Amino acid sequence: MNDRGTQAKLSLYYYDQCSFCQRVLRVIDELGVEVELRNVLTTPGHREELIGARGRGTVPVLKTDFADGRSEWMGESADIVEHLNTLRAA
Ligand SMILES: N[C@@H](CCC(=O)N[C@@H](CS)C(=O)NCC(=O)O)C(=O)O
Repeated sequence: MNDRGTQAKLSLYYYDQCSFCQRVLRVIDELGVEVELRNVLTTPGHREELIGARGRGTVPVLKTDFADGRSEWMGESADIVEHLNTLRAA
């Protein structure tokens, strides 16, 4: 894992009934990557944060918080899976 990766905190905005989310959750499990799970249905604050940042509540979304205070938001399950695999391989 690279420096940027080790200093970053990952959070996944998701809900259980979403098949795209399940795909991402499965990969997180397989890779053993540390990701905080933020269920947008059981915790309204997570959904509000997501909509505030992205303008819509579509999930899954991966948020990366870097040590320097910057955050990046990534939607699209296929992109998230590819990104997680990249982190794991680095
Ligand atoms: N192409 C997207 C599809 C994501 C998607 O359709 N998510 C649904 C749940 S499975 C959703 O959040 N729908 C509610 C909304 O868009 O507000 C992906 O692969 O991540």
